[in-house]
Amino acid sequence: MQTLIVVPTYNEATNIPELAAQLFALGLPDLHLLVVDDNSPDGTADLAEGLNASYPGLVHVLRRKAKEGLGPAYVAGFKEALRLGAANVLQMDADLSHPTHSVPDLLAALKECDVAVGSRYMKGGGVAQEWNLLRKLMSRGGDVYVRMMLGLPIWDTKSGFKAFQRGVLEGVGLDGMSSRGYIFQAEFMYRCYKMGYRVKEVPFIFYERKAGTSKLSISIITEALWRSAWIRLRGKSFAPKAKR
Ligand SMILES: Nc1nc2c(ncn2[C@@H]2O[C@H](COP(=O)(O)OP(=O)(O)OP(=O)(O)O)[C@@H](O)[C@H]2O)c(=O)[nH]1
Ligand SMILES: [Mg+2]
Repeated sequence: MQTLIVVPTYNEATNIPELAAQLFALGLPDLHLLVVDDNSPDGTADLAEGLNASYPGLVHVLRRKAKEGLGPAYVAGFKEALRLGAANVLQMDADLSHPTHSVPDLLAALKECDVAVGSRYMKGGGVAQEWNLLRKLMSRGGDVYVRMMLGLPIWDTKSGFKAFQRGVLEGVGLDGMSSRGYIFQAEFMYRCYKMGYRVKEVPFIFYERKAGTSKLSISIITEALWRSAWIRLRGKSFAPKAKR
């Protein structure tokens, strides 16, 4: 399997068919999709499995028992990606916020790096719709805070639009990841830097979710604040070597 796209889902039945249609229309060779679903009440998992009628054998579904957050869903999804034998793995949200037309850019970047990070905040990146002041402050302020706490030299520390060479997922220590919400993205990047993986930021334009509902909550934001400090403290004793 050349490329597997891992998409965590919770109640994304309104988005998954469109996402799959857009991804398979890209015409990328040997591209597969893995939906990691936390038992969505709206039937996302069954719907995703049914997409194999249109894309035979290309849509994989990992069914998890309950909603545990983005972090545990990604850890399970990345392990499944390794089990399925993917050479390259790309992660993205189900809600079409991460544009499918930028997927080839991230995969192309993997020719020169181990981890390609889709970035809203570098030159050439952006957010399509104007966010209100609170949302802007939360996103940019959050990034400044996380960058400072973790010393990450990238602009978009919490990006959920990334691509990896297989070796990164084998070497990064998936079992040691502790974050539950979106701060998982920063914890992952922190480990990548600590381990010396080659990282490249690639600009993309972020679109607001058009269908379904956001899973962002106060507890996820609170976790991002304290977990950043915790990751840093714990990271002092964490210095494994990159496995390429
Ligand atoms: N499996 C699983 N997926 C989740 C969970 N929480 C969120 N997701 C998925 O993770 C992706 C990102 O979640 P969103 O709700 O879009 O969160 P967000 O992008 O931070 O917030 P918005 O910008 O408001 O959409 C989506 O594909 C969700 O369906 C979870 O607990 N389990
Ligand atoms: Mg979203």
